[in-house]
Amino acid sequence: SVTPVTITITGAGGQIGYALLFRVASGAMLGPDTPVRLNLLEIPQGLRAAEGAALELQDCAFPLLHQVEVYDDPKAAFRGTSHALLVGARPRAAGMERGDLLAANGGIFGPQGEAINAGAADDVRVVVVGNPANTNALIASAHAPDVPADRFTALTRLDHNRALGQLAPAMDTPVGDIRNVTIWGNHSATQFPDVAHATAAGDPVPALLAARLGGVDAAREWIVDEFIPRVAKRGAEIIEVRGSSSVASAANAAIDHMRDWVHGTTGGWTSAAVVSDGSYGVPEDLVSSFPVESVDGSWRIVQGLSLDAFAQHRLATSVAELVDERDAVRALDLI
Ligand code: NAX
Repeated sequence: SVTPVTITITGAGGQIGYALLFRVASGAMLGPDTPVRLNLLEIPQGLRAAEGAALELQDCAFPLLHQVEVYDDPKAAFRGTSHALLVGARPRAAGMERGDLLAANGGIFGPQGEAINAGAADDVRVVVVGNPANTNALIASAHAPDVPADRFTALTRLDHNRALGQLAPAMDTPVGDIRNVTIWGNHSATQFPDVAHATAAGDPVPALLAARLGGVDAAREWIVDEFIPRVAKRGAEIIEVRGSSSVASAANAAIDHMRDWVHGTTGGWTSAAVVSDGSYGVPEDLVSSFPVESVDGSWRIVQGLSLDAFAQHRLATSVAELVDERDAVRALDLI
């Protein structure tokens, strides 16, 4: 029989954790041939919720699920792990300054980075979901000097999927026919959802939009005034309509991200926040969202895309925010 793979999920007693666990245990992330052991990490006040989820996992009798353990010690939770989904984070409380938020999260992602460094498997892959996700990934990576920096990523796949979800009805095309959308920059309202290189069933999306909306200018207006803000502010829209933040869609995106990272992308690229190698002028070492393909188990930034003046400006705006966050955590000695 195949040796089970260890997966660590932090914040496992929270909402996204609850949406993630059952799909991961059913094989949606690593496929039907990979048995898994789940390590659930919580803080003391979340332990009962995680333990309850563990009982329910037992009651599902998933054939691929070999073991579930619940921990409040990061060192124990990350020991031997190959896949770490860092969901638990400190939310922004009313009246909290950004510096306080970054410091609180530094207190979480620093020690978790150290625990990954100390005990994770050699092939560990980390995706940070907890916000501010890009900078939390930077902090964790900085505390794991023995783990290659490219093993630390942050989730922008939800933004990517939200963009696909907006384009499909706008072009009256099945969502599965759309390729090569990009989310650039930070997982925040400054992100740049970019359709300049996207295609639907092989045809360029900008031209399809122009044909449907009555010209190039109308298409541009729709992209700038409707599509981009709708995607960038979708989290707030979900809260407004649902009365609670995105949960199942966030869990789904985290699963998509890990599955593609392990099994590869086919037929075009996706979006993920990865450590910059300087591509597209994004300063090295920032964790920024790029167009990426997963090849042989590694993310590769898609090279050579042309960015017009508008795109360059949008990317630069989001990167400036990432630089600010990095400088703030540097000043706090968190990296
Ligand atoms: P919940 O508050 O329901 O759950 C968070 C859980 O994390 C809690 O059970 C808490 O006890 C636990 N936790 C806190 N600190 C921890 C630590 N040091 N170690 C282990 N567990 C810890 O929030 P939920 O709705 O699940 O959202 C989790 C995070 O995802 C938030 O930071 C949220 O902002 C972020 N999101 C990120 C998204 C993305 O696309 N990157 C989208 C969805 C979501 O907003």
